[in-house]
Amino acid sequence: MKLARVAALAPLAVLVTVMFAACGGDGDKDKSATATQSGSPSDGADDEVKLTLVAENTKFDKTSLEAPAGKDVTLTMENKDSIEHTFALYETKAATNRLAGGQTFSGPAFLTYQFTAPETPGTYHFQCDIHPNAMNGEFIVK
Ligand SMILES: [Cu+2]
Repeated sequence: MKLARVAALAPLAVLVTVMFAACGGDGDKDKSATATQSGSPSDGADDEVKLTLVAENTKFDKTSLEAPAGKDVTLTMENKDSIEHTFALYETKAATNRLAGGQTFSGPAFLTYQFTAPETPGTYHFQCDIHPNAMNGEFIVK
């Protein structure tokens, strides 16, 4: 009985492994970013907010992002530059208390940041940690 069960589960285990490897990207940095994913993506499609951000010529294409309080956010950032950029979310412009992000990566490439939007509505701050003066904006939580 036990043996038969293990045999039946084996193909599934292989499939999961292959899928995980496929999402891993080609660099160590990608791996640690995908590792922040929580739970199964199939549960909460409606609860998830998808945002996009493009970094080009050491500028973001947006100066404002918005998310509902407490929602899971999937922010996909495209870095069109060959130099490294980051997305990082902070409580205030002082950028002392980082709430999410911070993973650096050089382009051209995409990186997905997954985090939960702050529970308290308000205006937060996002920036590239490497170029905080040139690349920043407000992150509005409603
Ligand atoms: Cu930057």
